[in-house]
Amino acid sequence: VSFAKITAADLAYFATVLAPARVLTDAEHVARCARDETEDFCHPPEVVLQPVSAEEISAILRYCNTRKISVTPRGAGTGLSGGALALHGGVSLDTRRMNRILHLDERNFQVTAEPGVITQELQEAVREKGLFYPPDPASKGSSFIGGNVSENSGGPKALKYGVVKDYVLSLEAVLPSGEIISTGAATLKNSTGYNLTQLLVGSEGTLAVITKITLRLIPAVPHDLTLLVPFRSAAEACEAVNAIFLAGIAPSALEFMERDAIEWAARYTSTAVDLPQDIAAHLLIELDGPEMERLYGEAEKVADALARFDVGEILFADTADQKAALWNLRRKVGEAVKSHSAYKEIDTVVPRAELPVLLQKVKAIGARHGFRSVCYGHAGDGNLHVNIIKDAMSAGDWITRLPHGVHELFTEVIALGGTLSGEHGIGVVARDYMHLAFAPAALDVMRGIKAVFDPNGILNPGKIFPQEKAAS
Ligand code: LAC
Ligand code: ZN
Repeated sequence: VSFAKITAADLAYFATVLAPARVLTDAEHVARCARDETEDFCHPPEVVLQPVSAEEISAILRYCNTRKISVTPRGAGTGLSGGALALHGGVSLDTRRMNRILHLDERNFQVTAEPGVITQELQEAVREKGLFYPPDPASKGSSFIGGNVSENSGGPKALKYGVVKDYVLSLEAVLPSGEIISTGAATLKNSTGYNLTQLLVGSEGTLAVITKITLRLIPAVPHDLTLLVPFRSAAEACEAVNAIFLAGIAPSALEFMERDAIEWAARYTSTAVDLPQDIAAHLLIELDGPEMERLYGEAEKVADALARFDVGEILFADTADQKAALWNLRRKVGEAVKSHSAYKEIDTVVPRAELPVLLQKVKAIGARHGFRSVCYGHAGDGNLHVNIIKDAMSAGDWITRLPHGVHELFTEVIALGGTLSGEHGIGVVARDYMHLAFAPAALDVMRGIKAVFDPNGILNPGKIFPQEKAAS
């Protein structure tokens, strides 16, 4: 595929559709939109467009579709799979000015928002009405709800409350043809035709541009407490995860952090953490519910379930400050790893009970291919973020040996009943492994769907699908 380069005439056209101040080619905007949070990738767009309405997006897409200009939708740029990177240049469609909460329907426990609303701001707005939108990616303080929908994000609370897809009731979206469609309905039940809503959720900006999102909400949960449990063996920490569930406890979050993860995050955030030499990993466990007394009882049950493992002293956090400090530490692990060394992140996910095997495979493959990893993530969901650390590896090995290691790891993940990404998406980082997860016929169905929505392939090209081999 080749795309048209943007000309002066194209820029002049965009300036008639948008206010000229929202057609941006200056170095600063181009540099900002050249990156997201994925490794050190950098793909500058040719122009950054900042629409404020579905109608403006419709005009942009209709034009680009005719001209064969590639268009890459963009949220806050916090993604970890390269979804917002303009691999083929063209337009970066920056949704930051579409940041209104349009309707908070307290009677029906629903909220309708534009894609550029910051996730945490949406959470706080509904919280003021006693309502709760649970999905809480680590980047919630800056990520946009549109990006969360596009990647089907998760976060710690996904364990008890589900991921983004479990909250999206309906969407408004613009097709590459410029047509504006609505999917779903403002109902909790819906058995009406193909589920286009869920097709667009997690489609990584490759099918349509989402311009309006209606989410269901649940009543706020008043109480929670957090436990930090140190383990002398990382393998045991992984085994303990399932033991907690088998003891009949359903935590609202259950996170795993290897020692390096917590140590680097503590340094990165200047947080004092007591980290005895013999501690190899931690579980961070959150319990929530309507009554505090019950949570203390559940915490004791957790401690009982963990008694047969080699754990250090459990830290109970029940004040707002203590809890905030622990969760801040957890949320900053990703940034801390990034600041420590070049790295490659793999968003592995397996059935929960297979987590101990997964960790063991990660370390064995690392030993074979000469790489070190630091693992952390949503253990209760079997979702382990494997961060391969470049530090000691030579540049040559990083390029030639690492892909073999990643290939082996994904092969093991799939053999365990898992898949390529739990919550970060495929984007550009995992596209070349899609054939491990899907047979050719299944990939062809996906390509067929892509062609129905986007026959010219202008929307977010280069993502999800294995790269076509150049004809020689
Ligand atoms: C986290 C991000 C990396 O769990 O998904 O911190
Ligand atoms: Zn995560």
